[in-house]
Amino acid sequence: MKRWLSRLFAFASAMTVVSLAGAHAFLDHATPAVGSAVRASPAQVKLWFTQELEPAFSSVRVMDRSGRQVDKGDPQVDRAEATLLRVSVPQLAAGTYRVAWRVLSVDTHVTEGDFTFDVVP
Ligand SMILES: [Cu+2]
Repeated sequence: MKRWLSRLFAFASAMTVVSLAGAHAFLDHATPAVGSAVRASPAQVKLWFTQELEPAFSSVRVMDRSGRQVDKGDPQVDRAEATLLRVSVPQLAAGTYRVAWRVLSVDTHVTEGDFTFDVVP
């Protein structure tokens, strides 16, 4: 019985590792880069994920330091590149901006996260 239980545990932890390492759309990289400082305001914030996204249920917002939404409200998954989510932003003044994303990947899992970047004068 003990041996059976320990085998079950070993199997269960192996499965956990597989599911963590396997699926889900996580942020791979972004422009501006996560935590970066850029001198020029970008025209768009772009996020690349580790999996293709479901356009209808994937979104991203950009907020200023006070939490006010500053993006143009046009988040979209790129038609040619389904791992790319982008949103347009107006000319951004110097400051810290927070990018918050929530996506549904094609494996039907929802993930979310956020990061900041700075626009420096
Ligand atoms: Cu998943």
